[in-house]
Amino acid sequence: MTGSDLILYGPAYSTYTRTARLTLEEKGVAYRLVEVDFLRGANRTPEHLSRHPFGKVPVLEHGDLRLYETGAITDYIDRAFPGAPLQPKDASARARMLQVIGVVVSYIYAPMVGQILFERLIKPVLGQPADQSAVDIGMRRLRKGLGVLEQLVEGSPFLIGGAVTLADLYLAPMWAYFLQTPEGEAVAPTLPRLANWWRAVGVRPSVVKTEASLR
Ligand SMILES: N[C@@H](CCC(=O)N[C@@H](CS)C(=O)NCC(=O)O)C(=O)O
Repeated sequence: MTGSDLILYGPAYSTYTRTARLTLEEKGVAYRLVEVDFLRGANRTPEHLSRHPFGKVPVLEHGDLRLYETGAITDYIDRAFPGAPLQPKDASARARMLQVIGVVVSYIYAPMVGQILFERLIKPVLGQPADQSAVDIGMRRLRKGLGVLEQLVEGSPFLIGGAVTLADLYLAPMWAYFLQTPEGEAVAPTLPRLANWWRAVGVRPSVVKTEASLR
């Protein structure tokens, strides 16, 4: 089976959908993106709930295989298709990559996406004003996570090792949005390893091709 019959469900603006797309792009796999605009409720339809029991995105369909959870999707794409591997073979490097992904998912996503990006980028699109106190609470939570992440960066320019890995593809979509906020603009220059990482990763063809906007 080739990638041309592969379907990814999720809006281009979603960070986890973009992680899956970045994985497909890095592996050179053809796919069709079917938009599920969750900001306007398209993830709560019976059709989408039959694909994803929790009404989230992304969902991948490849032949008889239907998968949700970004970790499962990206691991499948990386292993099922040829192309440069996106996960180190070495056990220690792979574990450190998974550690970074764990930090991003567990300690970065909620304050960065759920609070800062929600207030600064999503609410304006929905015609609602940003709540500064929610931004402040989000930034207090986020600072700790960002400091830890900065210390975990061991590659140059990549987060782990000498090649792009799934860790880079998890962080890139969130980081790209974060830089569009006043908080991101202020904090990013204080994190030199992450700034160095983004200078290289932010211009990768996969990242440029999947650029998305909430507006
Ligand atoms: N654990 C899930 C999380 C997916 C997730 O939270 N996706 C967000 C978009 S980036 C979503 O579907 N949000 C819509 C909602 O929660 O209603 C995964 O790894 O795929």
